[in-house]
Amino acid sequence: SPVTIHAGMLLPLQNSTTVEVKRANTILRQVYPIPQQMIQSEELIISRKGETNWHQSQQVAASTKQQLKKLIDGYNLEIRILLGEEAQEAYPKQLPKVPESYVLHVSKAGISIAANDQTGIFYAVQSLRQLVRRQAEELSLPITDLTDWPDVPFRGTVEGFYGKPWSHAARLAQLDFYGRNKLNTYIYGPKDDPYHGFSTQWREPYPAQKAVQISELAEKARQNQVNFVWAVHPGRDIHWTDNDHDGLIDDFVACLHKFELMYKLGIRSFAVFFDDISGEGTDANRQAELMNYLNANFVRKKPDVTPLIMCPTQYNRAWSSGDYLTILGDKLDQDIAIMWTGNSVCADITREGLDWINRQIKRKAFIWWNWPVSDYVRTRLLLGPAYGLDVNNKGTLSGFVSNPMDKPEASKIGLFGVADYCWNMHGYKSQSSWEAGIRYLFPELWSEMQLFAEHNSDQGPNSHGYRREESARIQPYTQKALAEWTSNQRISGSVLDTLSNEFRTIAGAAEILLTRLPEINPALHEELEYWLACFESLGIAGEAALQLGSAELSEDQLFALSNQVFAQFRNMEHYSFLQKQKGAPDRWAQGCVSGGTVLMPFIEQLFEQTAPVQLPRLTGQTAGLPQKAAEESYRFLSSVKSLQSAPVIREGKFVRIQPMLEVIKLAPGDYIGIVLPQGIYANYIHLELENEQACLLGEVQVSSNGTDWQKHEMQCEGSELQNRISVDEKRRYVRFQNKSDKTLELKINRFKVDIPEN
Ligand code: 14T
Repeated sequence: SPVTIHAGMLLPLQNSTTVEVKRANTILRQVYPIPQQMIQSEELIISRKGETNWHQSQQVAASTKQQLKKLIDGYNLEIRILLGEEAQEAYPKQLPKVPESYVLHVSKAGISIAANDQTGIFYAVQSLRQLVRRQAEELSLPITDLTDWPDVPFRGTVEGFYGKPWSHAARLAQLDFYGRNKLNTYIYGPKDDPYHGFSTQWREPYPAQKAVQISELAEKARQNQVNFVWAVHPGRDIHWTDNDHDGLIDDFVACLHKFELMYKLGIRSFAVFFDDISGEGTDANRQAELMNYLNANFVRKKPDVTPLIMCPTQYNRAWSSGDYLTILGDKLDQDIAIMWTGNSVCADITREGLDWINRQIKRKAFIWWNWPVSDYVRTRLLLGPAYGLDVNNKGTLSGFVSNPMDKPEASKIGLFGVADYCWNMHGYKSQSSWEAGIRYLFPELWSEMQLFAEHNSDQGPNSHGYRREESARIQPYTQKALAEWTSNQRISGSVLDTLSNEFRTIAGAAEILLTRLPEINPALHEELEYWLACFESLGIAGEAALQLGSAELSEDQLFALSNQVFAQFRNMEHYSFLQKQKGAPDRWAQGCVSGGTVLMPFIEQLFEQTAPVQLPRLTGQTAGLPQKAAEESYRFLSSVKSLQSAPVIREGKFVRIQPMLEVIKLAPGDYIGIVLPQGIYANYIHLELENEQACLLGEVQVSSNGTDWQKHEMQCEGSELQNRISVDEKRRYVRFQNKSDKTLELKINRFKVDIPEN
């Protein structure tokens, strides 16, 4: 039962011997989003012996209490929670009278939390979570005085992109992430949900299963103090007509009806989007009438529904014309928020731009930031820091939501920064926030992820002209390398070392991520696997291209290196193809590009410049050599026409045929195999067929020139055939031939050869 705690009441400790104070004034445990005011001093160590004494003035939300219990319950300390008036009485000067603010006080006397509302208490718990460390029987946390409040009232995301909407599981995970990072808004508006709109179906109720999921999301949002804002997008098919002559426009009623249905599912926040439409729906007067109608007949009638949000048709400055915006500004009820993407569709958010729009709409704009959304550059990942956000925007915007990528896990990198910016603008540093976010999200893999992210952050040339920095740390070296090669056809040692090291680290990091992510973060692995595979190939290609531009090389080395570059580029093309296939049936599915702004063009340019100089040195030929090398790359080999274009992939020390799902038919004498490039020789063969019988009816053969073949003895175990082969034999060709007099039907589960690692 709740007890009243009086202001300034000192809490006696039950057993003072269980609290130990460590002098460590330098230790500051950072909290993200960076708090407004925080002082820390010594570290407290609290033992498990004893019990936690709870004092609370009012009922705390069950989910908040549960989180708090998980953190500290069972340790010998006093905890008091003050909510509403009691909080103001206890901390009259300290606790700001704004929503969601809180005071968190940690002293030898215990932990005190004070807030004006439930969200404030919840946020104090999120901060506390970052202060405590638990080691078996002890809990340690610094003595802390924290006063905190958000700079932007509504902060979060708008799932507003074109393409495959996020999955239910991904949304649930997002909502937990928002809670922990003090984001309080999730606007639901995926362009490809027909019941959201952008089609004629916006009027219809959700099918039962989808409806259940929406209720679950609304509940999850509530637990995380997030407003789940459901948006309708009626403008593609809306008619401002009154067919039944009841004095009401039919689609006004349809919209209200849909909101009622959503209310029944647990939704308490609503928005209407009019973006990316043409024709009848774009009329500002009509839009304002609809919004005010919904406001009067729905929002204001339900005490637990939060203020309406609208996205206008002219949602950015570049597209604004005529009196559209001022009509909205004049006619729309003052308590309806208007969304705005800035000076263009994808843009930085400047103070000057905000001042301009606020004058037009006579209220503070609700920012829809089109970053890190990538629906207009689908081959790219936008994993860099969130920047281009004016730190002087406080007080000039009513909300700030980010439109993310169709990749929910990967988007968390950007969203961590958005949360940090929105909470405390003057405390925000884009670079350090980005680094902190990556450490927070991927504690075991942060250095690998950071490297991957820093080389995968730019959109590349695009219709919106919005660009982000990519590979900025290494770019001075790539430029230097190219300049040096151009002027004296060699690259100096230090530049070469830095770049080789970078590419080696890239290949290594990609390999680590590809191996460990499936276990540590399977959802992220699913989103990024082909970009990661490309990143590994990029690293290998980069190293080879650099070597090609450096030392004295033998003919074998020269061919091996140039083939390596070609093979890796072919691999990247293949991964891109696989990504595109995976994205289907999303009609916007595209492939993938990794390091597309700096690293990839660098390798291409370097190779273009070095290969024509280096290759003729050995062969006397001047033209066509890079192409010849490409043809000599890892290839599939078969006498069966329909199989000849099957892909062969190099992965580290393996060269393998992409597993084929279909049963293939080999007539007597027919064969399938692998060709290695000039200078690269097989030292192991491994074949696994689904059909055991086939192993006995065919044989594995090797060749050094593709014409003269020899049988290679294999160890046979069931349907597996394998054996070593000496590199000194210089076998570039390996094949499996049908030696029987009947057609063999077989499935290849595995066909790979090992090559020496360079
Ligand atoms: F509502 C808006 F604020 C908005 O940004 N609408 C879309 C959004 O769904 C999309 O994710 C975003 C980024 O591509 O841009 C808007 O969509 C556009 C923008 C265009 F300039 C669609 C077509 C365009 F030509």
